[in-house]
Amino acid sequence: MAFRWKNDLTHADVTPENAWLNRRQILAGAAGLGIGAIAGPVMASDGLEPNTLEEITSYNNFYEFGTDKGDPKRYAGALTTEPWSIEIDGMVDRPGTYDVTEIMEQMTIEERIYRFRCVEAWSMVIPWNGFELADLLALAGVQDRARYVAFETLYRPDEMRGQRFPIIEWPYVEGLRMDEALHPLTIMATGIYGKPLPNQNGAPIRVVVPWKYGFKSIKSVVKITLTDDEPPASWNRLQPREYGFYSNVNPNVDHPRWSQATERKIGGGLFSKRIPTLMFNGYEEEVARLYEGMDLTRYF
Ligand SMILES: Nc1nc2c(c(=O)[nH]1)N[C@H]1C(S)=C(S)[C@@H](COP(=O)(O)O)O[C@H]1N2
Ligand SMILES: [Mo]
Repeated sequence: MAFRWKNDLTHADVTPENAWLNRRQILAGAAGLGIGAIAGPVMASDGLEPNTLEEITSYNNFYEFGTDKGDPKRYAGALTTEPWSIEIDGMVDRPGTYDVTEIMEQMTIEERIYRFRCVEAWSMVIPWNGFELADLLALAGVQDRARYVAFETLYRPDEMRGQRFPIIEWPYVEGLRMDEALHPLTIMATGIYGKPLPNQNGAPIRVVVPWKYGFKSIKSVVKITLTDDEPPASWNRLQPREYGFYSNVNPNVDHPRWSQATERKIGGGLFSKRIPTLMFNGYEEEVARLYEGMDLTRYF
């Protein structure tokens, strides 16, 4: 497959997003974020056009703020994201509380233009800024016996009004197998279009795993635990027959209540039409080896 994930294309080549037309503005924005540099490979989405910032920030799933697609934009402004720290514990050499500003000072922030596919069969193309999860885990020093990484979202019902209702068991939790967590495509996102991550997208820091359904990309992370047991995952715990632990994007394995063969890309208005869903969301060349020999209908 000719899917290209390392090249010189930035989304400034493929989108008119104003803030990004001027290279100096990009660097100024980086300074404003306390980021040392923007460097490294850009992962473009092979001709797919990134969604606008307006689309990416107006149509969201973030049940901590409500279940309507517009609720996160409407209510996530109430969330205080500074200061913010991530507790890293479990099977690591240096467990502790890591301040996000200090983490970011040690990381190289890259731009990654990724496809994003929700299990509900809609999709976007999002130009994230962030760093590889592997680099964060290296700060804490992963021990050999660790086999999984567990993640937890903030629990703060005062500011997250959705948490006052028992929609899911709070806090939202997710998990990855170690090789998935260490894969270079897996990032901690801290921005979109060079701006700090908007609250409705999981500020100040969230996971992005582009070959899995969107719910694996847990938002507003406050805790990371290295473990030797498969960790609980919120949607899997709620409805294991419908949402597997792996939840790799797979057009050949339908959700019990709908087809996963196609998706509706957000935007495009009247002329938007369904497009085929790609195996591993288009990242097959990069990730298929992780699942060699696994029955993907059983481990869905
Ligand atoms: N904490 C938390 N993380 C979450 C969710 C959520 O409700 N709470 N929703 C998930 C789902 S279903 C999707 S599709 C994506 C949506 O990300 P976006 O709003 O940035 O597009 O976030 C995922 N991460
Ligand atoms: Mo989703």
